[in-house]
Amino acid sequence: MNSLDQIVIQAQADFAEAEDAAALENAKAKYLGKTGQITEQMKGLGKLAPEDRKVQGAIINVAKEKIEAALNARREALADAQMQARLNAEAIDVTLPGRGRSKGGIHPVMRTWERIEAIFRSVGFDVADGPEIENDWTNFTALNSPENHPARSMQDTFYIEGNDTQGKPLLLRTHTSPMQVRYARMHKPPIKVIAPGRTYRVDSDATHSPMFHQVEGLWIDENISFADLKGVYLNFVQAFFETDDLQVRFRPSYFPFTEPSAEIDIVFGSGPLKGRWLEVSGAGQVHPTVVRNFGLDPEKYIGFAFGSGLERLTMLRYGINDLRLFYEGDLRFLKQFN
Ligand code: 2NM
Repeated sequence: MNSLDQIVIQAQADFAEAEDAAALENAKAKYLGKTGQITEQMKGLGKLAPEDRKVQGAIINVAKEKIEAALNARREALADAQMQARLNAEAIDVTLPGRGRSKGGIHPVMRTWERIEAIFRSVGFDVADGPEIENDWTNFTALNSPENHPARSMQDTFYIEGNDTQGKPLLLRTHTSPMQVRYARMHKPPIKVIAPGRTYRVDSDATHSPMFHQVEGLWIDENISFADLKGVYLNFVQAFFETDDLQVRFRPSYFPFTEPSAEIDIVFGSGPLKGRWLEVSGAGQVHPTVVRNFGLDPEKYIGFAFGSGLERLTMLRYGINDLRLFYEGDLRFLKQFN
């Protein structure tokens, strides 16, 4: 075997040993680089006689082509191996179930809120919106709440640090009535509006949450009576609970913003709650002082207002027994309503 054949065999062995592209290029330099063995052989041709040079040159070229062929074959093999490794690493198991995209849902209290809006809109009520941070006049004074009333204390109401631009305290509204005050001062009678929304009180136990939801209704015109209140409210609860087999009753009560005032109870004639009177709302004829604070003449305008808790209505409608379930965000609970 001549030395060129040995160089070719050695090159093939070196290339086969190269485990990656960098090692292969190093091995290539040993044969085909500037000082590589084949290159040195070429340089040696100059010392030969012209006839020998031609013959020897052809022989070197054959060896060089064999080495280049081995190099290219090894390059391809390494590239294939690299691609195969990558395909293995990035393998996708097409038999796995898809991750899917879970759908959001509507909270049961929001469902109640939306239903109530739809029911009252269907009998001509507008829907008011307003700020959750209120001033003391709109939340208490306008509603005939006495200056020394315990509801105004820090024990019952969340006050905001600092005051409004007039130096008056700011607070988280304790009921949705301030929205009605704002609405009534911006609209001419007949005023027929509900105000649903979040409300806040310093209170937290199994049946009270510091944040809860109310809806209040208001109808003011020249001749609106308790009979209208009873008709509107009966229509509401029958639509809300999807049954005509239901009665309402009024019990005397007290609120500073209404006179006379009443609690509204309902009773179902069938179903799981059959025969039990359930308190669902406070109500009354809007107090003349409040009508005046609406910017209206109480000698001319009269009407009723009511207020209900959305959590309470939702619990009765779905048979939920613990208020805290609404605020825990437990999907096992929430998914039942979607
Ligand atoms: C209630 C009970 C009784 C009420 C009063 C007013 C307003 F703005 F007209 F004065 N809005 N809502 C009211 C009356 C609310 O909630 C238990």
